Amino acid sequence: MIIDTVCRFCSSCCPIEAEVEEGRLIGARRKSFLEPDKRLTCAKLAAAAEIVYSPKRLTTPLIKKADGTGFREAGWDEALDLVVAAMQRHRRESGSQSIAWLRGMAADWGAPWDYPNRLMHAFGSPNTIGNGSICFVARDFAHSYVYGSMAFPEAKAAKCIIVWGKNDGNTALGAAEGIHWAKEHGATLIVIDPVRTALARKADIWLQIKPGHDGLLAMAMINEIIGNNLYDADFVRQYTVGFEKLKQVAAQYPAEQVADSLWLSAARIKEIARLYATTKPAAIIDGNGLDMHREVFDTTRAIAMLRALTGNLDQPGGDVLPQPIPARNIQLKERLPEGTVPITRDYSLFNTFSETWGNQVQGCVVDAILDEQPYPLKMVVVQSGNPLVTMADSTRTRAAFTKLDTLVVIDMFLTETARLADVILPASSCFEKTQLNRASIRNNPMFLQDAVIEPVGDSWPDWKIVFELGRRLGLSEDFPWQTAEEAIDYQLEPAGVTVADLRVHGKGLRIEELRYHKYRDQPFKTPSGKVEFFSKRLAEAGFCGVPFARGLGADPISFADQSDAYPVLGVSGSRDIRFTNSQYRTIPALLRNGEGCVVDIHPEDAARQGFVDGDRIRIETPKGEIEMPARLSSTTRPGMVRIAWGWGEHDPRANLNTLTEDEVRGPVSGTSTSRSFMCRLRKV
Ligand SMILES: Nc1nc2c(c(=O)[nH]1)N[C@H]1C(S)=C(S)[C@@H](COP(=O)(O)OP(=O)(O)OC[C@H]3O[C@@H](n4cnc5c(=O)[nH]c(N)nc54)[C@H](O)[C@@H]3O)O[C@H]1N2
Ligand SMILES: Nc1nc2c(c(=O)[nH]1)N[C@H]1C(S)=C(S)[C@@H](COP(=O)(O)OP(=O)(O)OC[C@H]3O[C@@H](n4cnc5c(=O)[nH]c(N)nc54)[C@H](O)[C@@H]3O)O[C@H]1N2
Ligand code: SF4
Ligand SMILES: [Mo]
Repeated sequence: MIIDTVCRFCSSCCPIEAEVEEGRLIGARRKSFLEPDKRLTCAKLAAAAEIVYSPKRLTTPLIKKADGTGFREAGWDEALDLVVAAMQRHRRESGSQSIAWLRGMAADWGAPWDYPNRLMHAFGSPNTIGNGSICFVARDFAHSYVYGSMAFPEAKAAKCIIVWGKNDGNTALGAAEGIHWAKEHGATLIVIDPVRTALARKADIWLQIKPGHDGLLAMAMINEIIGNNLYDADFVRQYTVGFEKLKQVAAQYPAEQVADSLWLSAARIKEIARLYATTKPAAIIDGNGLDMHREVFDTTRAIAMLRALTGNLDQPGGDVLPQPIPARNIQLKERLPEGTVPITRDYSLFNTFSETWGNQVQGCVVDAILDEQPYPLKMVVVQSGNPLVTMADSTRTRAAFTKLDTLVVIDMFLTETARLADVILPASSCFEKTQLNRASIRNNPMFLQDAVIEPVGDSWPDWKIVFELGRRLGLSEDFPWQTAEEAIDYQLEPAGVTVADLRVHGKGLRIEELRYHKYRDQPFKTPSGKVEFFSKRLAEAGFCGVPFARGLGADPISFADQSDAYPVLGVSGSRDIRFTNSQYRTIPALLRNGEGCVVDIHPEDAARQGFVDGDRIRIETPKGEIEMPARLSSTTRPGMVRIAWGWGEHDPRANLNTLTEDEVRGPVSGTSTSRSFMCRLRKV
């Protein structure tokens, strides 16, 4: 039997067809606009059955033994009652806000984000915290401050594509197919990436930019485009505010002046500015290479402004504004007692920029546990995340999670984080649960992530865990639903769509015709109703109204002030299609004996330091040290190494975030630099 669903093994949310026989998942295939033989294949999806039926899956709740010697199996009643008792005790002793719910990216940002928010708000805690400050939510925040919501590049129809800090061939196959298709049909491809990726090799122009310096490139491009009258004057006049202010600030960044600090030539900067502004339509695909830097907010605001300046916003083949589904906001934020402040209170604009994103600066969890600022956290529930591996400064993160009174982890596997837990609740995989997917409510068309098999072992879908906790906490009225379908139907009522409708429309359900140029009859969702090159809201809050109006500030690369002792620039490396962040290293077909857990070193550097391929290399920063085999590779450049990402779960000595810091955060989005840092290397 073939069943339509959405894959959530990574955040790309590919619509897929799952093949099920006698209740068992046999295989799965991505859907695509391309003919089956032309489609990109995903190693994780190909291993779907191995993942789902892995002997390493958690199949029953686990409770830490009293003597601390590991875990014992328990039933759901006992485990949930224990969690509820802990929540009630901490509320009595330290207040509801002393309990936080920390969300990783895995279970999706749709319903699995809304339900815990609802639970925590009804319980009285404002502290449902996501990891959006280092993932794409800080970028969504930037887009939203410029033109009201995050735009979607329509690469397939573009004539010029800038891929800026994104590597879709490894991370988002549907998007990669669109880029390849456009390129084959004549589009000019520009890739901005410090690393020579497979896509960079394919590009017409590759800019090997210095990590963390993309904001200055965007400002120099803006300056070039305005200075040469290459902007869309009609669009700017009718639909934007702050053009003169932007022009003045951009004039501080002429290509000639910034080029050296970006490792680029002024001629190249001018060339791509001109190409982008004069080839219509043009799309910019921005990615996580920009996110994990503390300047991400201003950087991606400047990039967003390029889209508007050139009139590529909401154009076919440009960057299109979404047509969100009118879903009910079920988060119950209004139930929080007046005056409740979240632990992320220093980032109030970020906390409130959207109606549903809420709190996304996860480093605040660690601060609140260790420094008890702005107040102490006593208990954390970690759902679908592995902070001990994925959060910056793993040593400090571990200290925090060890100090907690109560740690509950909801996961499919016994992760590094789960090992520290008092209670572990086994979650069902994406193939075992019906779920409302964020991608489906942010924009038409909608796809249902549908359960195709029963939960494996005694695992429960995340929704069931949250609803059951709610009922046991005395919140039955807020959690009246016995099935995922009931809850989703309630949430989708304003859209007039039900789960049953979505099941009929396995190829996607559009509830509104695709429309471009929506700004012609509806204002942008900004305070002025226009594209904001200058943001009064930001200026009034003491931030730069125009990006980089006060310069770049401190060096964007961590430990740059200690480069005498740490002379090599390290970049957090490629996301392999076989894995998602710290996941799937327990699956032998994907692990392939650890292939890919390497530090890429330029042959010139290797020769200078006497390293050969396969040498075990110790990489150190002021925060700590890790070890990995060397791979000599000209994908990087001399003086820069690329370090494999996500291996801390497989081998704690290969945990990249042992090297990163979370001390200096972007002032607006709280983003720490997990991407690039100064380090030093030696042979073990
Ligand atoms: N296979 C797989 N797929 C995934 C994931 C995974 O771990 N594995 N993770 C999922 C998640 S959570 C996310 S957020 C996405 C992320 O997916 P992407 O947005 O594609 O992010 P990355 O592949 O991490 O990095 C993109 C590129 O940015 C480059 N880069 C690094 N620093 C800089 C810089 O300073 N400037 C510029 N211009 N480029 C830079 C890197 O070299 C890399 O080629 O992927 C999702 N999909
Ligand atoms: N240095 C550095 N740090 C980074 C990054 C980087 O590139 N470099 N990437 C950053 C980014 S963009 C992100 S998004 C974060 C990711 O940070 P995390 O979200 O912590 O990352 P994952 O390793 O994907 O952890 C997801 C966990 O959820 C579990 N899981 C999977 N599916 C489900 C489910 O349906 N339900 C439940 N309950 N659990 C499930 C998995 O087993 C896994 O343990 O890491 C960030 N940290
Ligand atoms: S890229 Fe692969 S793992 Fe990610 S959603 Fe698509 S099929 Fe699933
Ligand atoms: Mo992410």
